Amino acid sequence: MKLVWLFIALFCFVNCVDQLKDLSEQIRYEEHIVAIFTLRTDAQVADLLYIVDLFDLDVWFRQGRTFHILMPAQLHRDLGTYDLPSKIMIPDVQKLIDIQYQSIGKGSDNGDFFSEYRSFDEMNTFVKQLASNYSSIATLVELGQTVQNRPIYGLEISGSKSSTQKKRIVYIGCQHAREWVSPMTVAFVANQLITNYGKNENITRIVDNFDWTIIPIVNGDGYIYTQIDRMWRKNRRQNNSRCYGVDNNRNWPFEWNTGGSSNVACSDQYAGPSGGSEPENTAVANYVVKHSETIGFVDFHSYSQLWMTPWGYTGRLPDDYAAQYQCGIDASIAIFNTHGLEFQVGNIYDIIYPASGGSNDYTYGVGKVTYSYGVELRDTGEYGFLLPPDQIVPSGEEITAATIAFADCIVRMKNFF
Ligand code: 0X9
Ligand code: ZN
Repeated sequence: MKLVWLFIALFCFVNCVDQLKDLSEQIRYEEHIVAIFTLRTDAQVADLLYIVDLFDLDVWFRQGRTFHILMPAQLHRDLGTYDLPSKIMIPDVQKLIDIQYQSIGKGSDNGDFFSEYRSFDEMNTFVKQLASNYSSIATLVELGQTVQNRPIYGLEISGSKSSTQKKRIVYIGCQHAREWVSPMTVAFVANQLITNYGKNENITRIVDNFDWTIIPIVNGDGYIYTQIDRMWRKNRRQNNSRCYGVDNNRNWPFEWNTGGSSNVACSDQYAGPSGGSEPENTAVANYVVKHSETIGFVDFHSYSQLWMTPWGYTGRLPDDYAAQYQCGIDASIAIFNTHGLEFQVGNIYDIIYPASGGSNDYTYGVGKVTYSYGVELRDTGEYGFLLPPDQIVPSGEEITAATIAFADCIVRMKNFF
């Protein structure tokens, strides 16, 4: 193809930048932009995917013929002569990254925790303090360790109303390292459930009706590595001499690697050598299987504003789809009523793309957790993964409202009390 010759010089440049990722110095995205491509034909899609492959570009988002792609500004200018309609979404990627790096790791008093993004250590200190300050309803649990032996912490929250048949809802965040609003939002919800129990009637009701387990950071190694490469997605398994990382959300051991995942160790969707090979996955998987009372599970990602039901590996709709869809709709309405944002509801395979080895397929398929979801938080493509810190609180507020509606929906749908 003609494009090969046009871009051959840039190819070396991109490869050289890529190799820097193994060094312990910060990767900078100077002169990088994110572009939105809105294509009309499949031929245009084929051309764009060819370019993505050639330059090993980072596709932030894809839905049909719409793509958000991180690329050098110069490459975008060069593409201007081709019939690939696009506009710039983020003109200066490094500038947004710098805003986020400014505050992280500098500490805060707990009252101000959600005004900025927080480091792995800050998050752990925060959840430990919640557990010790509210020990009558919150307990710190360590579910396991990451590849690099970091703890995976969760908060178990139980109200004072006891019942032997109580069902559990599990929330997890930060399987994907760069999706920074995920751990903050999940921690925000935990904070609300714990600190408003006995004060706010909606919170008190859902904490009395269910036991909760909230795990803000599943992939701590990857999250820490985003201090070096803000765009890192996977865990930090060393696959070979060149490539690191398994995509935790392709590694769950149910219909593993049956589509929408990769066998290539350098790929961002690398499924790993076998299903459940990664300790982050087995830690959470074992917890859910052990807690067979679990009836709800939500895995928080960003971005796209979606509340997604199983399956990811097939377009076939599960038996529980109507009930799953209804509780997704209830959550979505609650989100809309908070700050006016629209979250679409639908099955993963159709609403986003085929993806096997995802968390929800496992929790639903193996864990038999009826209300299993994957959520893509804010936004729909203004800032993408680089959501400004002043949106952490609004995101937390709308997901707290969704949490109340979701828990109430489960009670309404199934008469298990
Ligand atoms: O590709 C993914 O893993 C998710 N999108 S993301 O941009 N956050 O990487 C979508 C997969 C949906 N499945 C689950 N959340 N389980
Ligand atoms: Zn994700």
